[in-house]
Amino acid sequence: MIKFLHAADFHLDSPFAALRAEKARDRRREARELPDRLADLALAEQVDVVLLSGDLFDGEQVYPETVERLRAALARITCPVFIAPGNHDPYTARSPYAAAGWPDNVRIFREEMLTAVPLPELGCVVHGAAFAAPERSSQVLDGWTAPRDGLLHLLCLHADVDGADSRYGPVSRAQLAACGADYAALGHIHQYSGLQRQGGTLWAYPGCPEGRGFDELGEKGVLVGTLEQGRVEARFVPLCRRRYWILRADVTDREPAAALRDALPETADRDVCRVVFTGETGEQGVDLPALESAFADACYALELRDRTRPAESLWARAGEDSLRGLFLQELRARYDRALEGPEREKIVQAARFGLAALDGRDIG
Ligand SMILES: [Mn+2]
Repeated sequence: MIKFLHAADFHLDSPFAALRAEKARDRRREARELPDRLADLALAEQVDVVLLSGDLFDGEQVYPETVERLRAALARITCPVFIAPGNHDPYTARSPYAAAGWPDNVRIFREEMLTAVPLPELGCVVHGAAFAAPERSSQVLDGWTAPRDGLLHLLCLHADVDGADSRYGPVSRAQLAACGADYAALGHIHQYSGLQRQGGTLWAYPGCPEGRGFDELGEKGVLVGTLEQGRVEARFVPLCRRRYWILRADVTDREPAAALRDALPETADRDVCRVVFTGETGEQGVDLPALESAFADACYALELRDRTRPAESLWARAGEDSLRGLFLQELRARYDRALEGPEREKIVQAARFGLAALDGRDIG
């Protein structure tokens, strides 16, 4: 039996453009700590092999410090480490992968064709391939089968399962079923796939181990598993420093601050949260700037959105024979004609600001 650690899609030196400049800088610095956490995990779990399935760097421009940190972390791992470069970090003459200085235990695949690296002491063979450019349409598994030699066969690939016409290393489920590998350690999809089976081949995408935006939500991590003939087990191990969440807070009949407090996860002070207010609000609406400052310390970063709809009471005085009545009648008619979404939100805003102005209230 061999024990493996499978990770992919670190995207080191990502810009974190969705955050303010100072936080984005923080996040880029923090992201460099990821390989250290990976090394700690590999050592704690005493794995026999580490499979890194590409996109370890976000682009070809990599800070020298980032490469150094990655190399130093991988050198601490006492077992073989394999890297299969992906579409974001292809193996080219200019890539950090082509430079000297990688630790002896690290093996980087360079060819677009599969290369086999036997590990006789483990009774297994690791087969891997690289992207040699930001795109690769060739079908690396087409017609390829692992030899039936009683050894365990592992694949380490950056590949796009189900993307028949993909420019990112297309691999079909039929090819996975026919290839005869025991486990295919894939990278490319940033969401954990769960452990999948095609024929006798188990495969998985661990997802990216650190979310970088609101399209990479929740807990992120890597896979630790065991492999023997005909049997693969793997468990997801969270490894991220911070999580991204999109949360809803219904403010119908309740204080927005209380709804917001209840919506936030326990780990909010370390996480990046977007909270969308829903439900019904009265004339005052939800005061986003006030809530943002009141909750500034509750989250690492907080973003609020108002998607509430006005309670009927907002329109209550539309029947009045007054400027207020005429104003509300006009907006109500427009509100009813408008479709859901931004147009209606604008009309509700206009109603709230207009009523505040009519009353001489300051709405901020
Ligand atoms: Mn990726």
